[in-house]
Amino acid sequence: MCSVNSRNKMNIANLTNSLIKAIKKHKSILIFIKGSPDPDAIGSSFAFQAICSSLGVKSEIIALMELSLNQNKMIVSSLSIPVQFRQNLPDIDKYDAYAVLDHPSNYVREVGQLVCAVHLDHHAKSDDSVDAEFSFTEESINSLSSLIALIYREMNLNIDREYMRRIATSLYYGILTDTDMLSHATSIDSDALEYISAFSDIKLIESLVALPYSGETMTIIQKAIRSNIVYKNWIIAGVGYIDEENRDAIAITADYLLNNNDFSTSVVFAIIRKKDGSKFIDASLRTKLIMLDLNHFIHEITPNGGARKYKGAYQVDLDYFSKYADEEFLWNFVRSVTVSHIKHGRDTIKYLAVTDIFSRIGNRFSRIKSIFHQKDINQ
Ligand SMILES: [Mn+2]
Repeated sequence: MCSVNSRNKMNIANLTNSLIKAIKKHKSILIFIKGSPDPDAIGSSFAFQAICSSLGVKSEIIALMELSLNQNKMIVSSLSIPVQFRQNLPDIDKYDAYAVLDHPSNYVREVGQLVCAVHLDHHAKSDDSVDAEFSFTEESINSLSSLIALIYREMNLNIDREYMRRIATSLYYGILTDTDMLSHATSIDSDALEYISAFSDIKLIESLVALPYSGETMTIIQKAIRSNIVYKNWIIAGVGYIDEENRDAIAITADYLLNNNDFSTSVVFAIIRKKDGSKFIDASLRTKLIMLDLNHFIHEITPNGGARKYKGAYQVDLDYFSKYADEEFLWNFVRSVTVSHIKHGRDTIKYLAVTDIFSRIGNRFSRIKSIFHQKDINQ
């Protein structure tokens, strides 16, 4: 998982200003989708069009290739994204510039002498690219929709709520598809999602991708992606306050972090708010290493928890503090102490004796053997 690139973060303001200047030079811009239109290109182009119109610049989105996937057809039709699918470009005299988004090359044979006002992308730039009045390519970003969402946050545009729902949802879907459903999401993607999810139609997204996670779990996974700490081969994420009914999300997020990264072990923790107002710390641990004694690790921290094989959990009561402590103060305190416990535990962790490892593996072998045995009997 990439860390936040502060250079990118700081540049969003400059980038946004340069982009606005480049757009404002013109009266009418052709937004050209190169190649087969994918959700990232469609979402970025649609959102770019709204930026143009907010600056009083006319634009049209045109693609010369049809949509192939059903889901892409659905997103375009259900959000009424005004992409024109054509065999040829219309009379290009009506435009005074063009823009290409989400493609490594901004060369478009069909536009003749038209000047390229804007080229935005997140792939290595292609050799046949031509000069653009404003060009920005950042390979550390996984989806162009993420960058556009951050530009929206920077511009704080005053857009009609329904129009914003359509734009945000298409960007959201662009981010999901370009990050393989967040499996390579970085903190930039996660920042972008956090901003646009408030405007997005999550139900529509869910119906398109059949997301395996609920909206609450998605939010917690996003927080963990954004705020994790990497310590040696461990990944540790404190995700703040969670209501009791969403507590399962901690374990799901610990699984998620382990399965989508190269770390050996993941720890996710939160403060759980119970209905009666009391609070406790809940932590979930996952590891790929069968020889780690997670049970011992947990019992060094608290007697209130335990582990088996690859997973463990513990809880710590906060009743004494939760009544009077300020929430932010309590969270910062809990996070700092928990991270220290885990780092110390990681450095002093015990490994299981060889015989214990074999008995663990042995369990698995005997289970496999019994399955085979069952088969023999059935045959
Ligand atoms: Mn893309």
